[in-house]
Amino acid sequence: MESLWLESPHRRWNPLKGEWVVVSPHRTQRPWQGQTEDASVPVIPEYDPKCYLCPGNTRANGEVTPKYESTFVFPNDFAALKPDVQEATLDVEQAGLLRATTERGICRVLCFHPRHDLTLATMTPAQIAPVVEMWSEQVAELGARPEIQYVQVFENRGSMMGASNPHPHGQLWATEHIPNEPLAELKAQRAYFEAQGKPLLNDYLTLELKQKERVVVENDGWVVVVPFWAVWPFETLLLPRRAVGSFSDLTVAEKEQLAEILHLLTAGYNRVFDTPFPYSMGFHIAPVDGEEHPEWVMHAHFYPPLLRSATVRKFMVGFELLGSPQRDITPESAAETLRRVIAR
Ligand code: H2U
Ligand code: ZN
Repeated sequence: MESLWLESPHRRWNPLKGEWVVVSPHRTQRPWQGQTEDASVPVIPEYDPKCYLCPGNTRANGEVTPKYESTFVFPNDFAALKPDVQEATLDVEQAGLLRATTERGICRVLCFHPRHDLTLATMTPAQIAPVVEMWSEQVAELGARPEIQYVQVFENRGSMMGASNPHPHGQLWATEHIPNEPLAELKAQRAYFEAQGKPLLNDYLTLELKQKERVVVENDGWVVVVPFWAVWPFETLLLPRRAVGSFSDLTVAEKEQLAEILHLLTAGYNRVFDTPFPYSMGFHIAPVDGEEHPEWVMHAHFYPPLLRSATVRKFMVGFELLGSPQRDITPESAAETLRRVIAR
């Protein structure tokens, strides 16, 4: 890209969400006297007798986690949503101002591995493969339920991102309505498909592969980029080469390649600041609302908060909260850093 876009303040368009992000590349040298986080990395044991996810231990509700050997799924004991609420809607005086609907849903916790000290970054692709299989099975099972329209698979990693426990695990929330983020992506992908007759994210990937400068890592099935419109400093977008909508569309090879690229990306993240990299990640798959979704390309977002070291994080406050999201380092330089540490 021309130097203007790497040096001067500008806005970039996020076509997937339909919003702008402010980029301020000239600002990276500013002094920091704000909050830093504790960088000490605790030594994590292979088995923690107090961990509710370790095999053989007792959970908050008194149930015993079995002695599982690869993955394990259980209903969230503190589920945010429940499958059996009575249906109702509210719209006071039909003014559209005081509206509510009841929401049915299912929340599950997904253990990635029995060992307490592993993470996607330290698990081998062969150990991650059953995790991909578990996501796929869970989405198929929950997506088949008539009251469920969306299945959100995600992982909070690290206490900075609110993860309650270092044991490798993720969550899954299946909901009666499509949540805000996938709903915005649905509108954008649908409008693009109607206008162009092709999926938005597949055309976007073609451009990224042509430009190369935001590509982080790739294999035969998948490509990771720092999206042109990234908000978080080291935000990435994981895209399939083929325009597939969900896990059920993936071939055996694509599932293996997904496990491999998840390992490469998360291991690379850990090398950016030589610290276990916190993040929230999740898959956006096509809604399971009983309709065809030719516009939808499945993908995963990684949103890591770290900015300049293991202890200096990006905050979404002030202008980000009240105006538009804003970033300092360019997506191009973040991609270069990630490429370098992954190749190492
Ligand atoms: P995190 O992914 O943010 O670490 O959350 C893990 C979930 O595990 C959290 O939603 C649930 C919490 O409700 N949990 C149980 O289901 N049983 C327990 O015994 C403790 C935590
Ligand atoms: Zn554990």
